[in-house]
Amino acid sequence: MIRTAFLEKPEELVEIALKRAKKRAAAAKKRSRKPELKAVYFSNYLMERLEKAAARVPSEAVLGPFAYELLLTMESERSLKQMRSHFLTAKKLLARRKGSALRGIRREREGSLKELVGRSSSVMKSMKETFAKFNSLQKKLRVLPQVDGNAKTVILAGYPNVGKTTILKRLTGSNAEIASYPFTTRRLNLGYFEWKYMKVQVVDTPGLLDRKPAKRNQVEKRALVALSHLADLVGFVVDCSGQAAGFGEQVRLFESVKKEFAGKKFVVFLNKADIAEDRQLEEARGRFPGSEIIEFPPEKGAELREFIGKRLY
Ligand SMILES: Nc1nc2c(ncn2[C@@H]2O[C@H](COP(=O)(O)OP(=O)(O)OP(=O)(O)O)[C@@H](O)[C@H]2O)c(=O)[nH]1
Ligand SMILES: [Mg+2]
Repeated sequence: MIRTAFLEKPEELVEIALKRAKKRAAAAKKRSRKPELKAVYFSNYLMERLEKAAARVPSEAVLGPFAYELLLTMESERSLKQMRSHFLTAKKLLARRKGSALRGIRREREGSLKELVGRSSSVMKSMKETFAKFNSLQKKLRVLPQVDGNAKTVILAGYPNVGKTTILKRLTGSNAEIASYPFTTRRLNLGYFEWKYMKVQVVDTPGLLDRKPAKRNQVEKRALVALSHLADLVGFVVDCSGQAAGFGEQVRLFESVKKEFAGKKFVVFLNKADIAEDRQLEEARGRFPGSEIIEFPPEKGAELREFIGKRLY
């Protein structure tokens, strides 16, 4: 599980820092030491929180290559870097303020502590937007799927609206959203089934359009990230009724995805056979020469589990 933590508002952090500093300085024996201690505790608390926040901006090393690449479909690498550097720059500024306040206090300059609190508050206030971005990033981290790295994985990919999520449901009982319009699935849906006491992970992906890789949007890229990092087997789902897309487009997409992920094992699932005409089924069978094809009526989940299990293990 990825650890997430939200930040309070900058002004709330300042309040907390002040309270803690007062409390801790009150425990000091020497009265003359109190202002100095207050300044130290106040600044250190804020600096520590900023440093922790910077460390919580995820990196590839922490998330692993799959989750990190998936995160990059929601948040740019540039924005992650910026966030980290904003936190660290603010921390540095606070350190400087602390230094000059301590010098002032030692020279018994009037108002040094007050000035420190005021100036540090402005630094913190300037971080408002970064704090908000950081919190929205934490929400994104929470929706990253928790994949099982030990289970063999089949990826369901294909054109939008061909029935990928419906197949996930038939295989695993998942209740991910199914709808009669394209682009229903915008994130990866995961489900599991057992085959001969072995765990199979099924990943349903957002629909892909037949277009150049450079043209693909962030939602489509999530499917590609799953294909690239998780696939032990790719179940390419084809709507053979023509309801979702024509054969031409679906075959072209199949060819290009196969090329992009050469080395992965592909099988073709001919879906919506129940509403396809005989001639459409006949045509579909001939459109994927050299590929293994399975046709199944919607209720045959068990048959499909067997088919997949045998090819994975
Ligand atoms: N008749 C028939 N309809 C199906 C079959 N499988 C799916 N559908 C319907 O096709 C529509 C799309 O199904 P989804 O499972 O949401 O398709 P998807 O490929 O996940 O779509 P996106 O997430 O938008 O890419 C829904 O209205 C389903 O009920 C099937 O085997 N037969
Ligand atoms: Mg779907």
